[in-house]
Amino acid sequence: MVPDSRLIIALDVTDREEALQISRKIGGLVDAIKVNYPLILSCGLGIVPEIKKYANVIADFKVADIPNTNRLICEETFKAGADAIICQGFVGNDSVKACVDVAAQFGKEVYVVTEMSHPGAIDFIQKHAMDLVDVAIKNGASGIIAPATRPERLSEIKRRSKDLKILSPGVGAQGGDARTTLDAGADFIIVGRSIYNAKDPYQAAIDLIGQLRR
Ligand code: 3DU
Repeated sequence: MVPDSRLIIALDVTDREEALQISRKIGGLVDAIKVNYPLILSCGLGIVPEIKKYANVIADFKVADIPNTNRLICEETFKAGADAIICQGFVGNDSVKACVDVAAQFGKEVYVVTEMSHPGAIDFIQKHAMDLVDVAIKNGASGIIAPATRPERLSEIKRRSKDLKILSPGVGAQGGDARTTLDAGADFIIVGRSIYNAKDPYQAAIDLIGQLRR
């Protein structure tokens, strides 16, 4: 994924028509549309190729299983047309490698979750964030997920992550700021509710991109 607008929308709506309408409107503005369980569980994986007409699709399935199951999940996801998949790193090197191996076969990308953006991330996952960055590097992932809600942590993670791409959720509804997140080291910001719940999602996306280009 090559940065242009640097904005990725998290399309966490559950209505098919709304998802396609938003994708049609803002697909040309964003670098990717991220889909997650709310949309896929309500509409099925078949919505991926439909969204792909408008933008690259990242499957945020936070894949976290044994290597064989990870492999099967990635195969189905890439067969459906997703351009990238997000997996968890805490399941270990072999499970992440299984995702990366499948991605390589399909010419796709894998992003590994490091520290998450919500308050509960401090309970367990934060203590291992740097190890999770190392897991991503060691296994040849394209990039990592790191929090927009803690810019100082994002900067530390950035220093550790060398040239991995950083996708950063937590801007807007979770309290993170778009510009600060880029300055802290993110390559892309991921934004959901502040766009899809806005009166005018197109304008909300334009406003965010304006902040990112300042
Ligand atoms: O808070 P928002 O509505 O802007 O949505 C953020 C999206 O990013 C949402 O899909 C969520 O599941 C995902 N995400 C995080 O928010 C935080 C993470 O650490 C990883 C993914």
